[in-house]
Amino acid sequence: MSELYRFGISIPKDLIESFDQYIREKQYTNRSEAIRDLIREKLVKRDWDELGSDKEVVGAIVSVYDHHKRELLALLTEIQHEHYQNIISSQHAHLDHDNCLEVIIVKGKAKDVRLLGDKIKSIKGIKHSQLTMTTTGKDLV
Ligand code: NI
Repeated sequence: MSELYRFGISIPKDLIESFDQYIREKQYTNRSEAIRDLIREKLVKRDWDELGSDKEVVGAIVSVYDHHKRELLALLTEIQHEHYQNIISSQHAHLDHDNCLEVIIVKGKAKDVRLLGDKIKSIKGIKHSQLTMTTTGKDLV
């Protein structure tokens, strides 16, 4: 673990009261871990948000769709083959008679992974699709 660095900050009383309420709701046991998590979130977000980012990222695309739509299935498969270099694995669950859940674990340059997420999300018939953006963990402690 990296050496701990301590610093003091000035903050309006109302703001710290709201923050303390937030960290209780989020089950943190102290402010330090909550603040560390907020910093990490911002750093991960920066890697993803930079336009045309070449940062190496990891994520998961979670999608729900009706498997009776054959064109959708063909397109979903085609897109995944186009982007096979950005896909680590995928898992499929049959939710009920009609609906399927697919989780695709993705990695690569943020711009490529985002493009893959956008292509899947925009397929006609996908009921919901979300790219969860996280980090390789290499640059975070
Ligand atoms: Ni299914």
